[in-house]
Amino acid sequence: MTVEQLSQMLREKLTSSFGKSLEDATTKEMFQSICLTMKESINANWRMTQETYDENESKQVYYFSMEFLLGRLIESNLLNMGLLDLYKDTLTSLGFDPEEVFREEHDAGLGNGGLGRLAACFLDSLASLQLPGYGMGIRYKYGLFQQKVVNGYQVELPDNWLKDEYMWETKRGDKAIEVRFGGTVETTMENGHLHFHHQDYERVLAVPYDVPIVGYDNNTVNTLRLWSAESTTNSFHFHSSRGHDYYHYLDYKRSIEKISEFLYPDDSYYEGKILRLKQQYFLVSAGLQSILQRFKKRNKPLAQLSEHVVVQINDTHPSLVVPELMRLLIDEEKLGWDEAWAITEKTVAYTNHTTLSEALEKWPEEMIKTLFPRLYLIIHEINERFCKMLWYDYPKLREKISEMAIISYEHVHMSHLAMVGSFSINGVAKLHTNILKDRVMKPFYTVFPERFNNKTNGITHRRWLLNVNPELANVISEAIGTNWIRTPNELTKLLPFAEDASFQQAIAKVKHDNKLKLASFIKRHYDITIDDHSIVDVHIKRLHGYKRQLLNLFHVIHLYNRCIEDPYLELTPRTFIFGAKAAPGYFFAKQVIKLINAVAEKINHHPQVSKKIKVVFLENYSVSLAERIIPAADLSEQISTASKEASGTGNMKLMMNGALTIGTLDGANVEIRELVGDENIFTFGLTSDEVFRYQQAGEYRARDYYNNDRRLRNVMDLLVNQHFSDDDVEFKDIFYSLLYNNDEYFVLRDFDNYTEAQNNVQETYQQQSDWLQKSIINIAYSGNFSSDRTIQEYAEEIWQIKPTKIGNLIIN
Ligand code: 4GP
Repeated sequence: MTVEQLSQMLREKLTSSFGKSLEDATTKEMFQSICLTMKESINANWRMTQETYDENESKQVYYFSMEFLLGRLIESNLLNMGLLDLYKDTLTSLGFDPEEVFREEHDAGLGNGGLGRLAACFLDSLASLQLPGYGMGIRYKYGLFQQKVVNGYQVELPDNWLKDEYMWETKRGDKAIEVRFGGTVETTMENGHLHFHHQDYERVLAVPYDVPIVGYDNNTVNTLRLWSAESTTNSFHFHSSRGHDYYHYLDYKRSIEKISEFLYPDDSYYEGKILRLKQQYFLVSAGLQSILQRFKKRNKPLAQLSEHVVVQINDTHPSLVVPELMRLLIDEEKLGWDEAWAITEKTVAYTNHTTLSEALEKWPEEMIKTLFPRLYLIIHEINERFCKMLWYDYPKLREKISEMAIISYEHVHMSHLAMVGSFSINGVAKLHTNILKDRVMKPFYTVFPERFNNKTNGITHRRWLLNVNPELANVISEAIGTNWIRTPNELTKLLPFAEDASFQQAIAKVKHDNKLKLASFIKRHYDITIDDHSIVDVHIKRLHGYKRQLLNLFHVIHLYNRCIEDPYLELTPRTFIFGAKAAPGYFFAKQVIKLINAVAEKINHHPQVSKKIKVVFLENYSVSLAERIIPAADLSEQISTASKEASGTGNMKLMMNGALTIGTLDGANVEIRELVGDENIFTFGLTSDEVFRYQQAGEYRARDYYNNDRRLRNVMDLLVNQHFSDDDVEFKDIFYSLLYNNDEYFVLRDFDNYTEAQNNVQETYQQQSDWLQKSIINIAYSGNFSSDRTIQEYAEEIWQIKPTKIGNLIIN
């Protein structure tokens, strides 16, 4: 297609859809016209893909996740369709700014952080590798809150992302499914068999909205199915004798719609809220019922379900799939327990994303019993059988049974349910999987060693390199050709260029251009001028104690102190960039945000210090904001307390864009170091084993570090002597959490090592050629962290699914 042809198509679309001429069209109408035009070709392939899967009876993976953090789709869809440049050129020729038009799409923020974004990267890789994959999620009416910073404080606003039509979704009213809550179960004996009758339940209609997932340069279009809770007048009993029915109905309708109303804004944290549990079951029940309906069209015995379907659960949030699949097989399909269990155990697989104890879900038994009386009976039975098996087959574990039981201390332990009910249990980086096996899930590993496996996370290089940093992609392709796009491991072909002066200059130019763009964004939105030759030091992720934004900030304050002590101090200018949302109820995290902003205010207005250091807190960190920041980054902050970050994926995105990592030996940082070598990453601080040892021995004394390190004292005292705030109690909780609550995340312990590593960063940066060499080596090895590699491993080692070519009905 040519620019002229596409221009003509868009003109026609503007007229047919909005009755507008090009000259009158708003950017929003232009955006919508583009989507409508794209959807015509997407829809044809979408139908063909689904028909091919059915005709070939392909085995499919269903990725169940409470979160899909998609961000915008327009550019990545155009990129995958091979149309991005054409659309950009056409828009420009029509007098539109492509970036402005694309920004009309509201980010789909249906996730909190790593776990949700991983799910989105996985969908992209599944489609791009022509794998039959399906996402199952919830169509929250409100996504993750919008963050505003007011006076330095985080303020949360609702994310009304569906305010304008969501252009990518298609409502499938005909595929709606009934989900049942509450009620009672009556047990009867018929022909020597127990029967369970669920009655007096509340009906909720689950309506699917399907989003097409477009593969890269192939015809595959997979589906992300997002369920929305709706009510029908049929599901409500109107008693004409009562005049209040109408109001009761409206109350009822609201109570139903609440189920898919909003995403819980917690990351790696669990709160026992009844509505959240309802959301989980809503997703699980609707998803599984729709899978079984589709499977039945294949006319195969249910015993073969696991040859056609695999259900991957993204953390424990959807672990009710285990009892719900049992219920459907036993109560609806009339299978016996053993038969149903054999099928379930072969169909479900579980991924763990965190070992933080505050994130391990356990629901009060009473809640489960009241909301899902039939599921409760099933969970009870699974638990009985599991505990009996432990007693008879694992005498050495007898004293561990209460610790391993699914139901204990009046709670249902979701990770135990997930582990007992699935054939695969995986962690998301080597270190994390080892911690699961050796510590957190050790007794389960003894019982089910064959179920445990590792799948190190990845990110889609199409979005996170090709799309967000086309200039870098071009420089790479000019050096090594374009094969790396299909085979990202071929990025290692860059290694011979690491010392090549002209290649280094090309890389440096791209980075500098990207810094200029970021600088102009920051100037526009914050009126802060940053030095485009400064080291752009980036800490972007959710705000959490264990991620240690505070450690970073202590180093910033330390530099500030040094600049004040010595006005002639030679310092390579730095721009410290933070982007982070705190859970609305996480007081400590919100205080850290306020502190970052207070320090930024002080430093950015200091006549001398601001010449060397700038601190910028970018509000409303989101996928789209990450896309702006990452290409400009020099330094990637991955400084979690060792053992706490399961993997991290921001580390991979930043590395792929040429940033060097300063990090602890945690999560996937360990694997980054393994690849690039110790000299191409700045590691520091306690190792996970040392953290465990400290914790076991209980011998860490944070106060000693405060007492013995003058620099640290000088930093910390500024928090409580009104230096950064007129209000002298403002930051005292942070101060106390470190000194009196003994610094749970070892900030003080690692401060010295971190500062040293930061000095090392500064020295290395001054040797530009060394720095660029390291940067190139990092880019070269980043192909290993493409989610294509991760998904290939899942497909081959867990799911047993194969690529299916769309277009000519031939299976590879
Ligand atoms: C996150 C982990 O904290 C992060 O290390 C990992 O990279 C990511 O999952 C994907 O595996 N966990 C969560 C969560 O987002 O909500 O538990």
